[in-house]
Amino acid sequence: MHTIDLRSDTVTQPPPAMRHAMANADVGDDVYGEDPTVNRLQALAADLLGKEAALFVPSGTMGNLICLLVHCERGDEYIVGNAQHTYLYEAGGASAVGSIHPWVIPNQPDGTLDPADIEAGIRPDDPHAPRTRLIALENTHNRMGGRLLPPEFLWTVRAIADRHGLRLHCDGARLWNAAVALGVEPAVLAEPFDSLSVCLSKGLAAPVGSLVVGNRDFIAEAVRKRKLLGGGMRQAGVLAAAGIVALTEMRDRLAEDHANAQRLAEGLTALGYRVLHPVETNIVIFEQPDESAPNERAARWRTQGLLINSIGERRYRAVTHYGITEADIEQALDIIQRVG
Ligand code: TLP
Repeated sequence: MHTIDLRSDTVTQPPPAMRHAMANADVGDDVYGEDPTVNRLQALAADLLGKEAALFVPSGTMGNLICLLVHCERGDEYIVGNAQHTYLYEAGGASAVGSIHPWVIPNQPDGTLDPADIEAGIRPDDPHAPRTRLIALENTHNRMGGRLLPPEFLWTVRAIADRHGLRLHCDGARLWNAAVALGVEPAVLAEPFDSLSVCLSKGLAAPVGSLVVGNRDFIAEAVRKRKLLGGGMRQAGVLAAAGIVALTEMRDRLAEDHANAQRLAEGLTALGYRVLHPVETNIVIFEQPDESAPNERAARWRTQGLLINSIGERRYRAVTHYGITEADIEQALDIIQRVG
């Protein structure tokens, strides 16, 4: 049976060009800084994002944590949205590993934070309070249905950060999707930030890897934190080679994933499901029309080869990606219509 896997864009398989590049990569010991392919990937990412330097790391979770650890000391506070991945899905790493205290404010339905909430969360200079150090955003916003944060909003938050001497971090796991959807260069979306963590292993289909970007001093310290977390890799050029193909050949095609997500959302709406957010990129969050347990429905779809994650409250998340064609979307809608 043909499987249509809409659980995440993390399930993508590396395309042939990537496997070929991996097999033929020049490698060295990257902990010595001697892997030529890793060095090429890092230079490419820094250039694409308009930053001085980049660091290859094993995952987006580690990328975000490294950035938080560089920006914040133990007991410092960072401002984060209540639906952001860093806060929700990273095993509490900021506090567990860094003793960094989160100040959590509501994410708006479009994935932004209310500037008034940010301002209100910044601590006074008072020995009773933790020191606010950092504001963290997420672009695109996963839990808000892949919504993208437009440059105007990013600059509004940058201005707040500057007024209060704070740093600004972006979880840009899917920044590439935002750039394609907005028709801008990734550097435009990276410019307001001191640091970003961006992923190669989501829609860009690399098997492993993320990059942290920032200025040279920031990255020098990030190297130390990566080592601390056990993320220093040796002949990692085998993986970086896939990352180079991801960045050079896989970004433009994300538009196809966005079109497929649109099609899926339209079809679901026609079948009586409620799509919760305007679909701007490759994620569709939707709600079932009745009270039955979401797990039952997802299990029925699974028997027909359709994999979609239930995210609670009668809601589901479907993610389009390199492994999903237009025909798959039609078939997925057909399965949902047939089995309910
Ligand atoms: N997200 C995964 C799950 O963990 C939810 C997914 O399937 O979407 N930031 C964002 C915005 C992410 O969506 C993810 C992965 C990460 C960071 C973490 O990346 P990895 O999985 O490489 O640690």
